[in-house]
Amino acid sequence: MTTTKFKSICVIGLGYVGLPTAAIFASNNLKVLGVDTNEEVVSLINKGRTHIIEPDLDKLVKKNVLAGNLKATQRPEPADAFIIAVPTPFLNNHKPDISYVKAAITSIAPIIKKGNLVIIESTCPVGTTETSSQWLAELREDLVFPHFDENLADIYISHSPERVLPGNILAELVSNDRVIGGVGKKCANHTMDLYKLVVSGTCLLTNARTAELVKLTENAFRDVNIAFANEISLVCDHLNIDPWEAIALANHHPRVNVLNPGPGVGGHCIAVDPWFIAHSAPSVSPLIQTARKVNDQKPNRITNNIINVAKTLQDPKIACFGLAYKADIGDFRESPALKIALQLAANPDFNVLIVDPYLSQLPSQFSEFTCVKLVSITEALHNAQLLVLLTDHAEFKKIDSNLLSKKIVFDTRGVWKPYKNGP
Ligand code: SAJ
Repeated sequence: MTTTKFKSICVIGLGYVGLPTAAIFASNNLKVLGVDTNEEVVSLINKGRTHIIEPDLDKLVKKNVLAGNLKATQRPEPADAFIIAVPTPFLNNHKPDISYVKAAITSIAPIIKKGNLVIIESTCPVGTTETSSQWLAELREDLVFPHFDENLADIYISHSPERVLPGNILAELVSNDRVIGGVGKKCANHTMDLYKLVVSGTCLLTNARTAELVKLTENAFRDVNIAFANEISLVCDHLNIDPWEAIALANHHPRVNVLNPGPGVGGHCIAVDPWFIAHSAPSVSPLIQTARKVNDQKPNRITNNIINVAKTLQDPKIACFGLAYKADIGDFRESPALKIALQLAANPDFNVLIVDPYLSQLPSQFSEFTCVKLVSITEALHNAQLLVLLTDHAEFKKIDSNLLSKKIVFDTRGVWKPYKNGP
């Protein structure tokens, strides 16, 4: 099989990873077709606009759509390479749901041809890339696939997990090192040839199963470390010690680096991916499973603490600062802040004021509650007796501490020190 020169690529799934990836390849003069099943997303992108809030992404998409390098559609078309960046959520009992990967593979099966490259970027349970090669083989008996014989294969297949940080996606897509796991060495090498067109970081080659576990390991590592910080904050709460001070002092040790406790773990990755390891190896992953539980329980503990204090107030008005899952982004997926605010809003005895500079209206989940309102920072500070800092947006860090001094403050992020009370 001869190496193809990449002129066109087809990116399946135009979400937080797929759209920036499509835009980066397009800005390096490849013809990029972005595919998404959502008609509104496709139409928005073809107008040079985006459905995702990510710094500079809107400008890059607009520029490449206008230049004719980036187009969106609902169905894949023939290309030199296919990049699959669709969601991989979990079902009940935390069982991984790879049906979107299967649907993407099925959609490209009729159009792939000899010499094509297929890359799965979606975070996957171990074995998904080899299984995808088998799915393709069942649908295209006229082609040879690498799980069968790498040397005879007509199609190259790899897993190269995305590792970008929301809020800094465009820079990290280019500068991060890239793990590339081929269904055989030739697949890995061919995949590196494509990424080298845009990636300045090192391309690290391995097999597909290892690459799948590497990605899961990274996010499970972070989850376990955040769970440790969250557990220490609960211990501090129990012993009436300031967790921020204790952790900051422990971090002066040359080999200790405790992360920051917070209201829990949000986002679509760290709260999900560790379960893929747990599902594949349940009997040997107790630490990973416990970390998930520690982080998942954190929002409920915080809500209970707030309710206990609020119940002592006359006509309680509670202001929640921040609904996003982390600082300085407008991403509310799996947000513990959102969960806490919803639990408070569900209590008919409370008036809940919400502040988030990344929101122009309250998320739809609040529509069933009447005593909840989206307000400005000034209005929240003026009207609420109880202030809850849930997301450490830059705007909240600037609030004058004199304005907080007459309030009851729950600071879950350690931003408004010394007004702690939070974790
Ligand atoms: N958090 C804490 N304390 C901390 C750090 C984070 O409570 O000290 C919380 C955040 O507030 C947030 C959650 O954890 O709710 C996750 O935030 P994050 O910044 O740790 O990670 P994500 O979900 O935005 O992105 C992660 C990254 N993975 C790692 O850092 C190992 C990113 O590189 C991955 O590409 C991304 O998951 C992904 O798509 O998998």
